[in-house]
Amino acid sequence: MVIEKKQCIELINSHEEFLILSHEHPDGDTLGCAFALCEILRSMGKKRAFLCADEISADFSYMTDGFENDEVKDPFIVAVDVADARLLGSIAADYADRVDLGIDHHASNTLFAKDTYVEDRAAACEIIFELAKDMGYKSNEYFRNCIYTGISTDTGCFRYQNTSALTFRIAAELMEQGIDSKTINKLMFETKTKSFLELERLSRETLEYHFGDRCAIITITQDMYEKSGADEHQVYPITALPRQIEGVVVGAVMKEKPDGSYSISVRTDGDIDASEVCARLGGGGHKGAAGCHPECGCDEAKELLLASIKKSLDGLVK
Ligand SMILES: [Mn+2]
Repeated sequence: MVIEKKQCIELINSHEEFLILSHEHPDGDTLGCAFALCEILRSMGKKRAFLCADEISADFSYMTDGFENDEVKDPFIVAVDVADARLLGSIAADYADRVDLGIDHHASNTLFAKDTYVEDRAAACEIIFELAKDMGYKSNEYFRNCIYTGISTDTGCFRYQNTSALTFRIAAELMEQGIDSKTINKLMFETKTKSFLELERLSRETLEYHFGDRCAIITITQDMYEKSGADEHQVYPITALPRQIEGVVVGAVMKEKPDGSYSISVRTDGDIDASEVCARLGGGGHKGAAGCHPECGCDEAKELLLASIKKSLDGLVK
């Protein structure tokens, strides 16, 4: 069931033990939400634990250092920034049907949780920030750093089209109250590992153009992870690369999974709806950024992807 903010706050207030779930391959937003929410709960004297299918990158250690799960017996389960139960990854089998509350910013949320509070915002952290305010939570710098991380990373440091006036207002408020934006921005947007640069170099060689250069596709194989020493958790910045090319309105990155199937990240510019492109392949997301996992090999996945992109391009009023 879809619920409003007030009911969401009532649900949080009326429980004492929580388990907070993030999506697989956790990014700044899902982690920012989870650890910010854990901090709110801690301040209320409630017990909270965190769970994610995959390991958290060391880049986020300013959020995770010193964090320890409380022991929870029969917790109220909250999924943050999770649009679809499948995105829970390897813990989906155990938790997909047991999520009590979803807090999310994807309009494509499948409403897999018993109750879902969803707002179409730049980042789920914007929603957590406002929940905290309405709950009367007095923030500390740790909480603000978590929120800033989610907002800055999901907006590509305030550059993507999802960035709104409200996004800037929240960021300004966080800055006024004190955040370590210098460290966070350096970690999230400046520092690159050698292995990442090598992966980026290898992946650039696969760049191909379609539909009169309006679409660009990059392919990343398991072999490239091995050669570069990078892993799939480091791919995120590459997903924006094809769309950054002049004239490209749809950029896609196809990523080989260990089982040989391909998951696809789609980024669009302007009038093409990325979530529509991915929905035809069983995925979802936002207007400018979406993903899908058609569970087939490279050639077949690319054929499906191109057919879907063509449909969206054909639908454009030229
Ligand atoms: Mn997000």
